[in-house]
Amino acid sequence: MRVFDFNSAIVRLPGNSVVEGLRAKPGPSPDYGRLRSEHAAYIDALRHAGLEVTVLEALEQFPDSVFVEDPALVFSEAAVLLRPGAASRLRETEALAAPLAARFQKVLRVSGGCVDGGDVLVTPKCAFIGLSARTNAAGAAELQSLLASIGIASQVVNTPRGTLHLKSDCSLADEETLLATEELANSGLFDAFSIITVPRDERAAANAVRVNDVVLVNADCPRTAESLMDHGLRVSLLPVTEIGRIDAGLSCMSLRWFDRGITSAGERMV
Ligand code: CIR
Repeated sequence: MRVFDFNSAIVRLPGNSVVEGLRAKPGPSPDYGRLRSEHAAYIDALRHAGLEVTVLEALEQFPDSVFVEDPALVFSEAAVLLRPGAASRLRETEALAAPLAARFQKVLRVSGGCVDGGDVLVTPKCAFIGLSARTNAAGAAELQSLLASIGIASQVVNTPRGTLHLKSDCSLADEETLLATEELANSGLFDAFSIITVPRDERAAANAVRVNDVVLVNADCPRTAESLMDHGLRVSLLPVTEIGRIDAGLSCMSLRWFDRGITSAGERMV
């Protein structure tokens, strides 16, 4: 099975408070109605790619809770509850604990330091954990040992300065190929991969999501989409203008995994 073969996903609806989501630089707030439409299109794309999507209710007390990728990580083997590095997001983890316990036999938990799922890039041989303003050495080290306990090797790397999360700047396009910003492409970190470098004015495209046989790509980045198609990949373009206003992209809006308890007909084995 490939690391981007999935049959299940969890997303959370954005609450009205999402317009107050964290952002590094001042700018226009997202429009709530349009953001909801972007989120709905994203759910449709996951379903279209063959995933069974669980939609969790909005949590008004946590403006950024629509970004479920940051408080947890999921694999076929286990879910891992993380410790988001932004104080306003730390308690989002508890809100995911029950839905994950209902779906995973094993739920692990990072208990110290901080680590955001947006800083974890899973590739076939290794998970890269990026140190950033949201992920520190203590959180990364604890996550490394939890991942080792379920047979996943990992490596701690530096997220480029000024970048929110490691995956703001890179994504897995196929088993050997990464999509990355010029800075990450030139960093030497990913010399074991072929790299499709996104154009400077399409930086946001580096945060794409490979789901089964399709890559979900920011609709404002047509040249990146073309490069992926030239590489033989199928692309689905999704609007993320409003979501981008609060520093987010495509990967952060879902937790995706292959549930081995679900048959190819979509039925749960008992
Ligand atoms: C935040 O700053 O935490 C949110 N406004 C955006 C989080 C985006 N998450 C991600 O890229 N993994």
